[in-house]
Amino acid sequence: MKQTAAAARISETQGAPDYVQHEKLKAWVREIAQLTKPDDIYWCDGSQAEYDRLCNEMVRAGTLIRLSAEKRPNSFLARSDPDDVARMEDRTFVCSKSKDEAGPNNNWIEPAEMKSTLNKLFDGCMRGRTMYVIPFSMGPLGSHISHVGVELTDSPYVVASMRIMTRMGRDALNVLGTDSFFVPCVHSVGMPLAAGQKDVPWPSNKKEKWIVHFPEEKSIWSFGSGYGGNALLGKKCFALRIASIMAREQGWLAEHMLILGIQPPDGEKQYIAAAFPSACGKTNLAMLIPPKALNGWKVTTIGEDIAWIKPGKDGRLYAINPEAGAFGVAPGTSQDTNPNCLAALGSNVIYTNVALTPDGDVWWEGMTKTPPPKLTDWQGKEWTPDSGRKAAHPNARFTVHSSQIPCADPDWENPNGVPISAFLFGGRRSTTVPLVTEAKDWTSGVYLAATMASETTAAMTGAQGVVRRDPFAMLPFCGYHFGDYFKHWLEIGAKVPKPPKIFGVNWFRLDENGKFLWPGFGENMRVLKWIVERCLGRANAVETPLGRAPDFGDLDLGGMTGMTQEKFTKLMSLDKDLWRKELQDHDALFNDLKDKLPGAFKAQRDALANNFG
Ligand code: SAT
Ligand code: MN
Repeated sequence: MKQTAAAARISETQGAPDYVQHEKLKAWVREIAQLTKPDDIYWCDGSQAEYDRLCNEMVRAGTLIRLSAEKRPNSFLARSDPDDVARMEDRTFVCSKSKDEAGPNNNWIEPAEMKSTLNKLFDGCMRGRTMYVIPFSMGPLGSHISHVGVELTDSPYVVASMRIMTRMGRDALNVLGTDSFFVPCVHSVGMPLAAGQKDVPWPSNKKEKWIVHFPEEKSIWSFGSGYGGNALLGKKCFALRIASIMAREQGWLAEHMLILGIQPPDGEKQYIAAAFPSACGKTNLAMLIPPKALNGWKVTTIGEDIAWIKPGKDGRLYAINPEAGAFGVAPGTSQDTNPNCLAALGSNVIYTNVALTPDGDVWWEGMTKTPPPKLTDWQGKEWTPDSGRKAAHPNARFTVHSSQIPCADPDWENPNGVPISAFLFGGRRSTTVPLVTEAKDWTSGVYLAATMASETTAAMTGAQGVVRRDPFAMLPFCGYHFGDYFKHWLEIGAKVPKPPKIFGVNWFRLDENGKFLWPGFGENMRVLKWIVERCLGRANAVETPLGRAPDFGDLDLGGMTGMTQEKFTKLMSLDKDLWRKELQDHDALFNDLKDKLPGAFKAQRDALANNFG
């Protein structure tokens, strides 16, 4: 067989560096290189020098624009292909052996068929490019709650982003040793280069995009996209979809939750993990600054997107943030909405699809009240406020290391995790759901989380106010059948001697004129305070048909203007007719799960129907 120049080069370079002692890893890297046929293989060490070199190369290639050294030191702007701007749920698959394992909540294709499709797509897909080997740890290095993955990618943007988002490089490789388990992740932008072909700034595949998980192998394959969760495979693919499967097998939880520390002025610090669907202000809550009237209270951030939670020896649940950075939505982030986040973004940030100012700074909708008079928009076109289009893409992102968040909790990298006192579940609901409820017990809390829902915003879908069930905010992220997932949650509660309390929250209730009844943002601290006081056993609650709730006098509303008893009653009110409709909607969700629906749910549902009788 005639050997091409590229193939010859592979055989010269495919030897791993001497320090790589993991035979299975080396063999897998060789195998994938033989399939994808890159020009070169590069093992990432995770150093600052390596990061700087790759960023410089990307600046030369036009993938990154270096921002002003004064305004945004060591920061870059990437502009993606206009067709490659978000996670793609309809291109995401969970290919378990049986369709029933994946459940109605996942797209499924028979694994052998999927593999044959992938083999064709990946054959030669890295031609003309370098294949980077990225060993990475999700969670603090060596923590018993952490797990390791290795991503092979032909995208240097992915390498740089993974260095911010995970513990990446030689340290992660050391954790693997000679034979430890790792989650194999293969990623390609799906745009091989023929000899002499010029590359584009943001390579991707216009025709084919696939994000595929094999639960039995715990492997991930992603083709055709270079963006976010499609390409940074440690995030949603590993830390949620594959990890949720591992968690079920091993008796822990992998959840789409932020983790907060709350220090009362006169009591023990409490940690809360909270799940919200998108567009509910999760990043803002994770970095909340309490209002002045409550300034004896301090909030610190452990994580803003994902929590891995394992039972501890003392009977409590302990959580880590498996990530080391945030890949957050930029538009809407301002000095008013999230000053902590803005302060984190001063330097060492990779921005994607935000607008560029003439002096090399960034801008996005909502950053300032008045937009700058002249910008370059996210697609590189000239922009003025009367252009009639957005300057930043609505899903424009920042990628920043967690250590830059001013309110980072001192224990954010504690390998033992932090003990969780409460789980919060929230959605965007203009009616029906009160500001806050405490579930009576674990089972009714799991029911509350399983039936949580959110209304779509016009920015998301073009349609406003459509209620979508999003159990545990895990609809796009649970790697197996939702019925089995609910059962797993019920089992965890039965096994763990001191499970956290469970609460439901809704910051988004409207009055009859369509105005928010609750101000949200920092004022949410008042609800968190009541929750923490409940955990400490020192706040009052009254029984309601849904569970326990604060009375008007139970919530600290000191220094807050306009929160009358009448308004509070509206915020907390439970409308019988709306709840009857709500329960019918629960039935529709449960119908989809059929025989995998936990038996305990029917009793919960009937009790609610009875309470609202
Ligand atoms: O693109 S990500 O998956 O990282 C973020 C999101 O869409 O939730
Ligand atoms: Mn998320």
